[in-house]
Amino acid sequence: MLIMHSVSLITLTLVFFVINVEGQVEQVVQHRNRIHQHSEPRVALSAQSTDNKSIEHALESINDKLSILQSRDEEHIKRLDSIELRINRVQAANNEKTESIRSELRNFVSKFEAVASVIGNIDATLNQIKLGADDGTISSDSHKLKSRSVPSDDLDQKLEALATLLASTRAAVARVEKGVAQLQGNFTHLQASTKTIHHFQRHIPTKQFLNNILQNARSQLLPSNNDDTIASSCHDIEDPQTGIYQIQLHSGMKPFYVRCEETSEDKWTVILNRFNGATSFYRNWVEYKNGFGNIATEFWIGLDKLYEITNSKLHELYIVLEDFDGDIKHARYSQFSIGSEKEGYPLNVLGEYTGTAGDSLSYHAGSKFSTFDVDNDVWLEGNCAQSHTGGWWYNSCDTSNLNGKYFNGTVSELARFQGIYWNDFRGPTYSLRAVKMLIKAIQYQ
Ligand SMILES: [Ca+2]
Repeated sequence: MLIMHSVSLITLTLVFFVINVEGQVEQVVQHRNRIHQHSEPRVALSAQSTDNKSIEHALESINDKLSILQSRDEEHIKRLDSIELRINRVQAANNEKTESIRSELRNFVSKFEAVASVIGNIDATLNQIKLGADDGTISSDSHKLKSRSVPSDDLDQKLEALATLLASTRAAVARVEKGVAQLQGNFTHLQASTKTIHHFQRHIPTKQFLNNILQNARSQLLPSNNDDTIASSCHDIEDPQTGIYQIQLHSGMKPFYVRCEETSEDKWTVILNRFNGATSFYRNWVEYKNGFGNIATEFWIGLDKLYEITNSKLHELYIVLEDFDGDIKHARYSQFSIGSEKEGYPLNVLGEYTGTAGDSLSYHAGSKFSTFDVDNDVWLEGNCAQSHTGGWWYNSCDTSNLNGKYFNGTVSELARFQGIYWNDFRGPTYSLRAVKMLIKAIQYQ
């Protein structure tokens, strides 16, 4: 009964919960419909946004409840399985015992009947002896036998005692038989309960069923957000203004902010921006990996993002250089991509150079990235990143370094190679005023 009660309670709880969830979903649908029916178009847009938030919130709440319910559901099924297993074991043991008791009872009854038959014979013989003695037909030998026998009253008493014992034994056997019948009845009842448990188990809402309800609710309540899809690059952003935008390379990656710059030709993603020396570029591996600085001013985008972007599509690289005289030069590479951190973020794709600044980067093609704390360069005796004060794709060591120390133009011979320099434009003893590295995906026609 306790099992039946628990099962009924669990099922009722689940059924009420599902009804409740469906009720909440229905209420939210009605609420949304009312807003759609009675609002002016402009108001509807704003109301819909608020409404979607509340729907999203309600769905999250339902989702939380479902998670709790699912874990309870699984727990209850485990318990029911365990109860069923135990019932089966007890049932098997009981069947064996019942069969054994029955066998013993059959033996006992058969022996009892044999004893009763013998007693009946003895009783008849004694009566005959008694009758013979009374009418003198019994011989003297018989008298002797009778005289050696147990006195008649004593024998009667013993026979009566035996008869009482037999009667009480018969009653005891009857009670045992009744007990066995009751036990059998209990197990029949238990079997029926087990069947009921199976029946309820089949009707308990499954995890899949509850998830389907939630998915249906989501698809019914939340409009398709195709309009809100985050752009995957600066090229895809409709707003042509230069500025900071959020992009998402693919659905599995967290969105992040980038600086997009528009030229007459296209929109570019800025990966490096320097123009006043406010941000130090003498940083360690983790900082170059994750990026640093202020994306609104001076910054390094970070090698992880650069790897993700340039591996999602093949990119072009565009470098803009400006000295303190206002002279602006540029270097453009038709293809650009770097490897993963595991590989050392190598500059493994660098296409053909065009531009006005001269090619001071091709020397670095294929080189791994190095920082003062991670030396991947091919200079055996030293560390280029430490010596040239900034992280870069050093070879042995460099013909350009746009991550060097910020100086104001010409630097001393001692600080040669330490500034922001481009060998083919102003050389290694001149630190540029402003540098920018931009990339854009190659658009195949
Ligand atoms: Ca080295």
